[in-house]
Amino acid sequence: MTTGEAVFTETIERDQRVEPADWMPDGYRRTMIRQIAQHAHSEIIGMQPEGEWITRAPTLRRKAILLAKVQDEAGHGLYLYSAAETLGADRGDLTRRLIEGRQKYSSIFNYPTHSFADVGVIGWLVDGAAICNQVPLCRSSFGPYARAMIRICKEESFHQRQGYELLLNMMSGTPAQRDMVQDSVNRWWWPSLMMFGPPDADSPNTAQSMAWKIKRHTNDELRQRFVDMTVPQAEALGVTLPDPALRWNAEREHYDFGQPDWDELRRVISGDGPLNRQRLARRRQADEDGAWVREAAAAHAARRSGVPA
Ligand code: BYC
Repeated sequence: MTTGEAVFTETIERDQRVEPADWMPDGYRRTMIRQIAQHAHSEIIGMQPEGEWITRAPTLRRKAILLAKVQDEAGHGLYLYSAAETLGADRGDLTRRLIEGRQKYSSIFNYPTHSFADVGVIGWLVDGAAICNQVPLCRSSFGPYARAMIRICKEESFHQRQGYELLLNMMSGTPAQRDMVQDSVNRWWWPSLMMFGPPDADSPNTAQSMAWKIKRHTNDELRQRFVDMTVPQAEALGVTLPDPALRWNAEREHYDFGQPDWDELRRVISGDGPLNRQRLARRRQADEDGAWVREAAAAHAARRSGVPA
């Protein structure tokens, strides 16, 4: 074992952080770039489903909140691309890979938003699932990722609260508003469970990522935690989660629940979900529209540093 390998192994064993300049196995670097890039892409593509409602928000207050939330997602994407750059990745290259369909982003953002209740349900369920998944990542072994996650989680908590508060409002409104919330919960419940990834038995990356302490819990453990957390919130809200198998198991002290349609997850991940093409087309368009800004910024930076672009 080389000195670098020994130091890396000891760092992981002692629960300390691996920093960008440290020696790390190629597989660790590749896994971190893969996960961080996928996460960054998710934040940026994740701006689309809710962003579509900014011009259709029912009040100025709701519009201001939604605008702030969607801007936060852009910020999260930027912290994460920066974390990936500390590993030697190039942000432009990562964006190209996304646009060409060579890197993934979260399955959840390939579903359409049909009503303003979806803004509330995305905040409650999607951000709720994101928090469950991301709080343990604050202890992830790669320093820049773990540190980015601390701030991201604080903002995600605000996002989750705003979603739940919006839904509480709608649930104390008219029957039509309550129906809108229930319809939205029916559509988002199963895709939210899929955010945690395939079942552990079908998750090729979990064992190694757990050994390297990149992931602190398996996909199924986090999915269970999310269900346990969400059921009482659904009861307080007065909505029904669309799963006939959902019930408290006193022996396990957890809720039992049904399995999502894993074939659907496979289809969505492989590019064949309801809105994959539209989401990527819009991202591609935004990249092309923004090219002149990047060129101008690079020329300006070059002039200031005295090195021609
Ligand atoms: N969607 O071996 P597995 C957000 C892929 S953003 C798409 O279990 P791993 C938010 C997986 O990448 C939410 N792909 O993988 C933003 C792997 O593919 P490759 C994003 C998925 O990495 C705006 C393959 O399937 N959060 O919160 O050990 C508004 C096998 O899976 C999915 C993150 O990215 C999926 N659902 O575990 C609101 C969190 N699931 O590359 C909210 C960080 C799996 O081997 N990421 N895949 O071909 C993680 O925690 C982990 O990467 C995952 C997957 C739990 C997602």
